[in-house]
Amino acid sequence: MSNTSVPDIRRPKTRAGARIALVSLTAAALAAGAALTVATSANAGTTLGASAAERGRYFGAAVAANKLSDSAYTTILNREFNSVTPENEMKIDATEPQQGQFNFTNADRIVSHARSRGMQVRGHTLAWHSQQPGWMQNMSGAALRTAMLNHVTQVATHYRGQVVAWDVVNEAFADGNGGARRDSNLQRTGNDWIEAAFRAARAADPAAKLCYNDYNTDNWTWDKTQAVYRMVQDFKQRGVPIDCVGLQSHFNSGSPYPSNYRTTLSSFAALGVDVQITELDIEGSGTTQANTYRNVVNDCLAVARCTGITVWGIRDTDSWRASGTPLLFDGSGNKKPAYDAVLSALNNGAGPNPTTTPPGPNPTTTPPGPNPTTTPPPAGAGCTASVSLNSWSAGFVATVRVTAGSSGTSGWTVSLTLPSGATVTNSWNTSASGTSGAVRFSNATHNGRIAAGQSTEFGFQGTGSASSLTPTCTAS
Ligand code: 9MR
Repeated sequence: MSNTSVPDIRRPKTRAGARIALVSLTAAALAAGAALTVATSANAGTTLGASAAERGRYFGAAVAANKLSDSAYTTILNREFNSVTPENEMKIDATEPQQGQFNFTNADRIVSHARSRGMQVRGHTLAWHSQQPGWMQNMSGAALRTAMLNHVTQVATHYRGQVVAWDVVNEAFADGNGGARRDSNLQRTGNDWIEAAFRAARAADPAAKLCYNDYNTDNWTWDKTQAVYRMVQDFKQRGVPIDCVGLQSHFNSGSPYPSNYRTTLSSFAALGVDVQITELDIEGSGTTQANTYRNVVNDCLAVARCTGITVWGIRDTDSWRASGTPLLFDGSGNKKPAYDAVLSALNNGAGPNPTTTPPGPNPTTTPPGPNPTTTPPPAGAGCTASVSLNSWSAGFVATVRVTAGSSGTSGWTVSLTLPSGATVTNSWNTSASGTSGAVRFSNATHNGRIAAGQSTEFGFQGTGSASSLTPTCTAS
């Protein structure tokens, strides 16, 4: 599941291409007597989203459905951002106001606004102690666990294929010393509630990146940061499906940007997950605020697996902390110094994969990937395949990596035998034949051709138990 590419966002032209486009647009604009700014505004490097995409990343904003009718708001949104997070509309109280009765109206409006304009969507959030509807607040124990898992399943299924990354679980750790879990009705259903939520999300939408999201996890030395780090490390070691960690990064004088922020980003990334800055806002003004924004962007660009940044609102007046003027546009929609700092940091930054991820200050042995993995034999002329399995009591998701040998492939087929009782229910990026016993997966139209030594991935989901699978690969 995990890789460093940014799926499905508006990729701008290369800089050279953008320049050519600029020249021709400029000429056309001048010929038409139009203002030059009209011609330049859509070019790579001149907006946050386009510039981030040049770095292989996204730049997003939290969006409120009730502001989509404000044209000053949507003008900035549509021009500047290539990712959107619904600020409140996907939360539990919004999507399941009565138990079993789902309402996706407002979230769908945001998703449709974003996707129709080529922006990607981050889902926020499936399981959280806060913003629970009344019926859920009043539940506990096994009934709550079942209701929570049903919620995760229903919402992730509704948005399957439309949401690039989900904040599956939000804010499950307590503040302060000790690194304990936060007490909540969900936590009281059992310490494994977080991994249960992740497994349900994976089963419902196998292609979405699954993130754990929290605040006060920016400073590497804080107990809460270390506790989340240990949980992610444990999940990776045990094959619990997790693909990313979201750092909310709400900064102000009480919770300032820490000088070791880059260490935090790179340390999480070294566990084999993407890192996303999910709710960035920085209270302040002028140069001081601009410098902090610049530092945050530079830190993300320095970590190859920091795949994108979302600011928590568009104009200062849209912010949950409006009085702290923490965003990139003022209340009139003007670009602030912080905006200029972010854009120039993005434009001056390194490419999509700028560095190998440096180890954090607490180097750990890199945990093995999701268990169990068969190691492909040394590549000959054909192809090899390896399977990563995420299994739970009643089902599994398999991710299969196909690697071409020294001749490359123009097509491939992976064969394997499922244990008795296991059945394939769904597959992606492949053409599957058979659902039980001996099954075969051939390339889809888009991924048959693999260059020598390169890889592609496909996946399938099943019911029953599959604790290990041994694939064989045939190239054509
Ligand atoms: O910005 C959101 C605000 O409109 C809501 O009233 C609030 C309710 O809890 O949630 C805010 O967003 C929060 C996010 O969902 C989780 N991290 C903290 C954010 C700011 O409170």
